[in-house]
Amino acid sequence: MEKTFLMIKPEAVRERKQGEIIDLLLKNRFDIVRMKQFSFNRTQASDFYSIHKEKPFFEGLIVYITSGPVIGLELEKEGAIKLLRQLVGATDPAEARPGTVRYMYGTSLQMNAVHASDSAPSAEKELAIVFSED
Ligand code: 3AN
Repeated sequence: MEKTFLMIKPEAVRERKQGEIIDLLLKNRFDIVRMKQFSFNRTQASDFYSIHKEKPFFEGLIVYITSGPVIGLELEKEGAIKLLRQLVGATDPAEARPGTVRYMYGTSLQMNAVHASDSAPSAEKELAIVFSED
């Protein structure tokens, strides 16, 4: 079964939206294999977002993602990676389609409620970072 990774970001946890987001995953028939709430330290966050190291928004992204607890979920489903990206919607909530997670819970390009892996190698890397200590 294909695996992917979803992270509920700090503002969505702060705004108490995690229950609704997890309910949406279950209603869309994703199986939850592992799930944990934790806070990123700077080193882990920089590793997680290393692909964006040279981007102008990198520093802001690290400050934001370490600003409070997040929830990491390992998910399984046939075609999980593509289906989860569809359910999550466009990176910019202003461009996300109705019914998507970012349309419903995202507020800006940075505070876009969730992160979903964009490929199998990304999912593997992200799952290893988040669940390595368990
Ligand atoms: P996605 O999360 O849809 O895969 P990426 O990988 O391009 O999008 O971006 C990773 C994260 O970096 C986004 N979720 C968002 O929080 C942040 N980000 C991307 N582009 C910008 C931007 N132009 N300004 C601020 N933050 C951004």
